Amino acid sequence: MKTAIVTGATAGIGEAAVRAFAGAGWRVIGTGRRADRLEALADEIGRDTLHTIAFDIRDEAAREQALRDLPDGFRDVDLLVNNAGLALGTAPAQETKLDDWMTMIDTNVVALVAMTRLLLPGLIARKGAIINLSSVAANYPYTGGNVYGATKAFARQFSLCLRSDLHGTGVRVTSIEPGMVETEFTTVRTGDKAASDKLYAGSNPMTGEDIAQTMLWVASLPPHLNINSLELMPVSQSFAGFQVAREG
Ligand code: 8X3
Repeated sequence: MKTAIVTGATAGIGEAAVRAFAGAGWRVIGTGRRADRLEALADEIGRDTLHTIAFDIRDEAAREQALRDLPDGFRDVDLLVNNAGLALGTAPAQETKLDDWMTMIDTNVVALVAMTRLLLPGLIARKGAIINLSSVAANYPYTGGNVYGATKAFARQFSLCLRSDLHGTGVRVTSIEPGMVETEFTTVRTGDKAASDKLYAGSNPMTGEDIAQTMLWVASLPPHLNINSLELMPVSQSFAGFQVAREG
């Protein structure tokens, strides 16, 4: 039986990933800030299958302790799913809050590299895998994307660079780059549930389950195959044109 650790497991893509991997017979470690949601998930899935750890992924000491204190049966991690991440704000750079930028960098970049570095020795020993949740925002700049897009470009490029460093180890690394997925993501980003509902209404967006099933597929491929990067969008989403500012 294989073991996956999924960060940001309390909602959205992370929660769906926990369900998908547990349903496919993996042991899962789910981490996140909201203990009540993790508890409910563990009650539902069963504690032999799901071990939950409630901590803030931005807290260096908590990260290290969480991984040090893994119980029997969950110590040998085969797959790290670096899912925890967030977007804050849609304002252009000159109007945004610096604190929001730092929160995104601490979560989407610092925590992601720290979790990876802490788990790498075991992943190498077991010829495991890493799936990093990037975004279409890594590949296409858009107004208000600023630091969020840059953190997701980091996640993508870090994944590709890891592949080089891990050459010959058998460890697989994948950057998953989804577009519009209906989760709490947009409510967090805008601070406005009604605005989030309006964005998704009638657009048939992707679901957390769509991305979770993609992750499970990536992780279940024969071990000689590596998906380097994978970009997904709902059919209803595509690309906008360039902007041109005119004088007068
Ligand atoms: C965010 C992707 O398309 O919802 O990661 O802006 S999108």
